[in-house]
Formats: sequence, structure tokens, C-alpha cells
Amino acid sequence: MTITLYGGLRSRATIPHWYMEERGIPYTWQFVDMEAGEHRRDPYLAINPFGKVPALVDEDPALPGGRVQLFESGAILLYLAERFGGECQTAAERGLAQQWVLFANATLATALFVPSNREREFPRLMEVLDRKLVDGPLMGGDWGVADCAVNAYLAYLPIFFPQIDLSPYPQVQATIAATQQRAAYQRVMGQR
Ligand SMILES: N[C@@H](CCC(=O)N[C@@H](CS)C(=O)NCC(=O)O)C(=O)O
Repeated sequence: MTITLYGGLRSRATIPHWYMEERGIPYTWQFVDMEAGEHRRDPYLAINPFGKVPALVDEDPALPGGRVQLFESGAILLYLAERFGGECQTAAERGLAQQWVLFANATLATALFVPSNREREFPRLMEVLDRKLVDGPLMGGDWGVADCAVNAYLAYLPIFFPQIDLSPYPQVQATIAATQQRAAYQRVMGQR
């Protein structure tokens, strides 16, 4: 079995990369030089025709056709969680994991990275998350795919938006600090 994760510097590839490090999933990291435009030409377009990172290829004779090829960080995360992470084993677990991964990638990411949304949506989401995070991991139990998806975006805040005042959200601040302390997160971010 060979798993290859394709990603660039300071890209969303850090999210599945972090998950694989947390779970001890063996993988090969394939750097895509986005500054040189490698993501927008072959051979990378054969991996993701939309020319975006991350993408993942899982090659295993036991898989139909011998391989699974995926783009979209959320799809990659959910695949890894089910196949290697021991998560998403029931419809209920799968539904909750999908809820949080989609929340992170659609709702939270849009509130952060679309400037016109930031003023209106960001405080609204942060207030609710700040209360929710008091309860610990988002799906209960131990750290998992839902925490990876949401906390990765929270930890982007001091990197991409250091000007945003997070003091009204102490639990969000504590979650970011806890993420930054995780050895697997440090290994991934230290390479960027
Ligand atoms: N929703 C996608 C977003 C992918 C995405 O926009 N990736 C950026 C890097 S973070 C990219 O490849 N940008 C290059 C481009 O659009 O040309 C995901 O979560 O994987």
C-alpha cells in the first residue's frame, strides 16, 4: 500500500497532513511547487484536473482498480478517518464527522477567507464555537477528524489574520494554543 499526499507550501494540504501524522498513517509527501505553477499543468492535472491542492492517491491491490484518487481536503480527511483512523464506522458517526468537516470547509472557511463575510459571519461563528469547545473534542471521546478539520482553521487565525482580536473567545484561544502544542501539528507546520 502506498499513500501519496500532494500539497504546496502554506496550503490546505496541512489539514490531511496533520491527520496522517496524528494517526501514524504511513505516507509519501509530494511537494507541488505552486509558485512555479506545477499545480496547473501535467502531470499534476492528472491527479486533480481542477489544479488545486491537496490531492491524495492511495494505491493498494485490494482497492477496486488498485487505487483511489481524491481531491478536496474534506473528502481526503473523511476517507482517511474511515479507512485508517478507526472513525466513521456507523452512519451516525459518519454523519457527525461530515457535519463538522463540511462546517469547517464551507461555513468556517468562507467566514474567514471571504473578506466580505468576515465582519458579519466571523463573530457569529466564533461565539458559538467558543461555547461548544468548552465540552472538549467536537464528537466527544478523544481528538478526531472533526477536531482536525475545525481546529486547523482556528489555528490558521494567528497565521493569516494576526490582526483579529480573539480575546472575546477564550476557549477558541485555548484550542489554538492546544493545537500548537500537539507534536503531530508541530511536525507538519515546522516543515512549512
Ligand atoms: N476546497 C478545496 C480548496 C482547495 C484550494 O483552493 N487550494 C488552494 C491552496 S490552499 C489552491 O490549490 N490554490 C491554487 C489555485 O487555485 O490555483 C479544499 O479544501 O481542498
